[in-house]
Amino acid sequence: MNNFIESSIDQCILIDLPKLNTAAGNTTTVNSRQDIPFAVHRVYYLYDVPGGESRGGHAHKELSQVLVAICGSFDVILDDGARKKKVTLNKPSSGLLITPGIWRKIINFSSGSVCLVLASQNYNPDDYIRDYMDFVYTKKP
Ligand code: T46
Repeated sequence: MNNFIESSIDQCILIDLPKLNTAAGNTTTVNSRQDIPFAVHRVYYLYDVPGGESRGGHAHKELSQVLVAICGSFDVILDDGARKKKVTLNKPSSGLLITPGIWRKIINFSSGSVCLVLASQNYNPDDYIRDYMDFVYTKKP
């Protein structure tokens, strides 16, 4: 079976989400397939992450996600098997698109930070690649 997943960290871009600024404060909305490139099937959020802890540490076979620092900040390390890059998220109006086949690790959560995740599919444990060597194997055609 060919389980090659073609994707690159260059496809993981920052998306400027719409920001409505009024005297009463800001509002950001995310419309499926308009403001982000997929329909949202699941929303979850990471919070109360203890200092020094990390999240992620795996890749997904088919899942696309957009991560937003709703509150505070954190760093996302993206890895496509050939190259890595670090993206700092610290604005509720900025979303990081993570395409399938990208190893991600989220580190340096600031105190009280909240990571909102918009996901293209429902939760599926079979979509995870949790072993790094298995991940590297999927990046070889
Ligand atoms: C990613 C980062 C930002 C569920 O039951 N349903 C869900 O939708 C999710 C996301 C998780 N869980 C359970 C499964 C595990 O027992 O929550 C526990 C931790 O989840 P996970 O192993 O997915 O690890 P995280 O939270 O560090 O990573 C998640 C996403 O999986 C990952 O794609 O980018 O958040």
